[in-house]
Amino acid sequence: MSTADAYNNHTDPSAAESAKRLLSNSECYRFWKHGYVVLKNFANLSETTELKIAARKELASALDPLEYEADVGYPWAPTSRFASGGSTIRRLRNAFERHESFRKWATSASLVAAVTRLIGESISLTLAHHNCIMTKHPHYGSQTRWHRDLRHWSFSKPSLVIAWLALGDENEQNGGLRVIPGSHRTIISPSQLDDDKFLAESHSQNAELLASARGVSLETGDLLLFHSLLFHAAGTNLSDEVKLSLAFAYFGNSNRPSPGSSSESCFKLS
Ligand SMILES: O=C(O)CCC(=O)C(=O)O
Repeated sequence: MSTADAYNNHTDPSAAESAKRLLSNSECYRFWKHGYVVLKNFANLSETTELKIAARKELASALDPLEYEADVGYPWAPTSRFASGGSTIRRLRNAFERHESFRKWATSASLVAAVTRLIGESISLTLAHHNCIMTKHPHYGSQTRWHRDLRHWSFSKPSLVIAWLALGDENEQNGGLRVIPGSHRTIISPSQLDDDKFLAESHSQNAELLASARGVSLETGDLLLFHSLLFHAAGTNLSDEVKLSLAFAYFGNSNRPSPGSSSESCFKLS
């Protein structure tokens, strides 16, 4: 039985205790109140070293499936695959199939137990989106405007948890994430979003939300867990090193993917 199973079945009090050590009651509370929580040093040095080596190797081999900066058309992205920097990779997709190290991390007992505890039931990993190594390159790494990740999936409940692992320092200088605390609970009218479902920054009703934004600084091994309705954004990379992060998303097994949608592609963990 996995740690997550034991936690869910409540048959093994020691597993429940160990899940609590991974994610305390106050961390759970912070996640549900603010829509995110940072777990410092969640992955150890040997895990992050292995993941970083695999990520660099995958980036160098540039095997499909990939998302290029030029594909997204965000601010600062190259205008086409043929423009200067046009071959800059933004996302190494399908991390789960790509390399054993990523699969091992996504299904690791500690990560599964922490997310299971947060969601409060047995969980699955979505393979439909995220499931990737995010790369942000100097010069051509784009700026991502304010959005909710839920737009990538279709589920009976709008509630998934994204697990974002820093494989290096992430901060304002190298395009680290910014969040709007509590925005996973904010009701937004369609007029507050632009055609691409980003928060319209000039809309007067968004001013208060945007004023409460804050940066999330991470160090190698820190895990950011955030809600799929949390508005977040990121800047460009002004450093001279590529930023690497591993992003997977999980959902509770009572949350049903819409039949026939890509969200049905998932891996049951418990
Ligand atoms: O690193 C970035 O630019 C933001 C990525 C992001 O928020 C996303 O892919 O959902």
